[in-house]
Amino acid sequence: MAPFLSEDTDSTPRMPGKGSKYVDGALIPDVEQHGDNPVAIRLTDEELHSGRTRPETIQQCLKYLHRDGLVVLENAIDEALVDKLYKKIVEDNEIYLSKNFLQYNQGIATKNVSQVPPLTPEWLSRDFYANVHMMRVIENMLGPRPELRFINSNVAVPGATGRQAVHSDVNHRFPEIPFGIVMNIYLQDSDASNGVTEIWCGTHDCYPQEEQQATKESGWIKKEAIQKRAKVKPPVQPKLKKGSICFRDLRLWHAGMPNTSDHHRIMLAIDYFAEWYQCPMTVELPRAMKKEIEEEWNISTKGVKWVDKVDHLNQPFYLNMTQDPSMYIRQTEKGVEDWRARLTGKFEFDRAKVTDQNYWTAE
Ligand SMILES: O=C(O)CCC(=O)C(=O)O
Ligand SMILES: [Fe+2]
Repeated sequence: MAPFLSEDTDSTPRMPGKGSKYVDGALIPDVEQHGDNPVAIRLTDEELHSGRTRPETIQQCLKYLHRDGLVVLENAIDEALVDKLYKKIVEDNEIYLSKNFLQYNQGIATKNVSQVPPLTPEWLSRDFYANVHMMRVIENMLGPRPELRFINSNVAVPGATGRQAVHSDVNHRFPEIPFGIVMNIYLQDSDASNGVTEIWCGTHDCYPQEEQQATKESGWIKKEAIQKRAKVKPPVQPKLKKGSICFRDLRLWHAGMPNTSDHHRIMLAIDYFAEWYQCPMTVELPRAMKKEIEEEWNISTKGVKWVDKVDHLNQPFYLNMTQDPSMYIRQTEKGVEDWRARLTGKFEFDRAKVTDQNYWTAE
């Protein structure tokens, strides 16, 4: 019978690989962890170049992704590709900032925009969007045939003064098990100085959804919950290497932070959903890539809408991570179209005002 998951099932008995040992019948990998920071796992060059992820690497990624709601995988993408895409997105950003549907995520002070990366065949590289090592983790986390349904990037424009509220990207009644993962791929070395994301490890399942949310309209977290959780595990702004893939459970608390450097900070945001979840969101990809993606990428394209050309800089933000097709959100020139706007006919712009009630303050 063909293997259920991806290609390389190696049944040869073996000694534990370098950096792992057997303890009481378990294979325990050594990992480096610094304080409350998320765990970063570095692929060996052998893994990178052969495209074969060691089972121990997959086990580590799954362990920490389940435990912390976030894990970092380093050395999974060729650096030259990362640099080329960074340059292109910076060039595009100048054009994108002039669009009249543009909105900053959580107010202008954050200078954080969602900008679709170029998706012509030239730019639609599997190394980013269906990276073989990334997919081994995703298919083991979400089950067979994970569905690609969202491709975007977060550009933190230099010189921001404001931060985002601590939030979860999902604010509907979501399942209490992993159902969707966003892969944030950082296109430059990142730390607090250029606005690396604030991360709250372990918050993907620390409170019931309705207890943690400040309001029904957004995933912003209640101040009381923020202060309480920080006593268990405080937030961190990790140091991330260029090309790192951060797997983030969509339920995890996090926040975009000010980029006080003089360079754009860019992270791709690629969302995969479990097949059983039946997410109704779709992502546009060029028809010219249909054959290659369907035959070679080893992913489900149920959530892909094939189009002649993806007009990536003229795509107003669109999102629906719920299970209900009628719950989508779309940016328009009149404001945000959400379920409430559709009901009342009143469109409003995201005039979010982040105050110290929306993030952790030392007591
Ligand atoms: O850009 C970032 O670091 C995070 C942005 C974010 O979380 C959002 O806009 O929802
Ligand atoms: Fe977010």
